[in-house]
Amino acid sequence: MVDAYSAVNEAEKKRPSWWLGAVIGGLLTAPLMAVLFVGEQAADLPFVPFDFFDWLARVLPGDVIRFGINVIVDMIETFNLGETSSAAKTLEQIQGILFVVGIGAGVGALIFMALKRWPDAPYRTAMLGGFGLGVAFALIHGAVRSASEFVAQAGALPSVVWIVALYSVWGLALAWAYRTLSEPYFDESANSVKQINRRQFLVQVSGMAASVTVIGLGAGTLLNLYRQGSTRPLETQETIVADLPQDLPNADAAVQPVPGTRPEYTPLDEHYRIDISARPPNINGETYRLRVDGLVETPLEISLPELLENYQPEDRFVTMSCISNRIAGDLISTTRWTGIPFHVLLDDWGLTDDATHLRLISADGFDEWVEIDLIRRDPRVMLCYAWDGKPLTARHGFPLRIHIPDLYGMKQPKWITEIEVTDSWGEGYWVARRWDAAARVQPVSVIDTVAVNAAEEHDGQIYVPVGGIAYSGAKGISRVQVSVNDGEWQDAQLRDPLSDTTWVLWRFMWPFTAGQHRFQVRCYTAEGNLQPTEVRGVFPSGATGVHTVTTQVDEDMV
Ligand SMILES: Nc1nc2c(c(=O)[nH]1)N[C@H]1C(S)=C(S)[C@@H](COP(=O)(O)O)O[C@H]1N2
Ligand SMILES: [Mo]
Repeated sequence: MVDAYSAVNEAEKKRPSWWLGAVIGGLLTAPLMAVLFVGEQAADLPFVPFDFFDWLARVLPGDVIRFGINVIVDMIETFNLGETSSAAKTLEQIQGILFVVGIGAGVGALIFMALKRWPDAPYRTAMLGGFGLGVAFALIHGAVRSASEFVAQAGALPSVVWIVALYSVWGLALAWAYRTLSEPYFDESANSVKQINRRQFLVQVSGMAASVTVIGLGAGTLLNLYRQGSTRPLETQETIVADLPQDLPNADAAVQPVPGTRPEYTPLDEHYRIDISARPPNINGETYRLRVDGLVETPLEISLPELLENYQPEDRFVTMSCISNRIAGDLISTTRWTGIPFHVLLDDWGLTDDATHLRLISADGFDEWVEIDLIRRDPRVMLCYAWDGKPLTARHGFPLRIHIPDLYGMKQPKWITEIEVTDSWGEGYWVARRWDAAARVQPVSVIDTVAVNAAEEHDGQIYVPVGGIAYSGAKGISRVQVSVNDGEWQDAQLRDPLSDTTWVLWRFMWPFTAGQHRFQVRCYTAEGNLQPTEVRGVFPSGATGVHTVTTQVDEDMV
């Protein structure tokens, strides 16, 4: 008996330490997130990791965010993780999840530390810890919600109850683990008191956590598939868009793209995508109303069918680029935009005489300002509802986004829910984070390919076609030139573009010689201005500089 007693004492000294708390806290967070995922898919309940990440993205200083994005893009380039914007989105989502697992581990460690000191009432202590964490996340969720009027989400009360309840259960599970780990048990065979085998216990807990996680992920994924099948875009929208001409306007262009040049018309699912949130807002087209308020005779609430039925649609091929696109990057794409000329809408909205600007407000809390004079000057500015002949997808701004020629993407909100007519200008989302207030597109040109496999022979000389794009927003491209090994700049051939607001594909027939070669490209705008050749990074006004490609080409490659 005396032996057993001292063994118990011994065991108590070996109470699980903070790092076990961290491991178990982290482990238990995985199934918790799987359950959150099921709740999100089944009942639009909040998914904590993404809400937390979105909150961080909004509250951290712009410079910190920029640094983070830079690191992500560097990683994607270094490890060749594929198309930048989708890889970045995936990495962001993983980051959100890791953050929340990390916080679970941290709080688990704190709770075990507390229990080591004050061993009484572990259930109450750990549950309070979990409850506190739940309340913190519920508050963050509330903050994200109020900053971004995401539609079709569960109400505030069920959301708070759900998060707090789940985290409380998480705390209880943690306390159970703590109890099990610290409780000595009597081993009949050895006739002595022993501590539970920690490794075995951790394996058990991992197994349980993994099972719940896998089941939750499976159920959530099924629910997600079921959901995607059941959302249907508005029918009116589909009919109007189906009337558009299908042929590309430059079908007869004489100059053909060099094989290996990026597609002139970007397949919709490959169009780059940049959002400030982990997932796009989920807007219901049936209940959606565009609010127009501020300096108007009467505030308006316009439904989608009203917009689609009362205005003649216009369509335009547009290349859009993110201001964060590096030289030769892939955050630039081309598709066909369909919508309503914005000046026509202004005429109908009854603006008062002192109105000078519109503030476009989006469902995700993003906003930008546009000068009314600009809309009146440029009839191409468009309130757009379709891309590639189909209603805008949730990712790309359903139901409404604006197109403003010659500006980077950051000035062109998606998911517009409100337009405030004002007599002053303000800093939009990225401008407030120190990016260029005007954000006019910088003329750039890019070498996509030195197509050794498409070499041609003329009069005994082998020519290797070199090709790529040149883009200057709406400033036009009058000339593209290539220089090889610092030789003279020579004109490339230009392919007729899809429109005056798309990129221009070019081709240059290079008289082949074997060896290592340095190719450079530059372009001129329609007005004859040379593209800025000074090397500048993306911040704050968009990247500039001559694109250079160095390749080794051998005799046997052509
Ligand atoms: N509401 C909203 N609009 C937005 C953004 C956003 O995060 N939220 N991102 C902007 C940026 S930075 C770019 S580059 C373009 C990208 O549009 P896309 O994702 O449809 O290609 O959308 C712009 N409009
Ligand atoms: Mo962007």
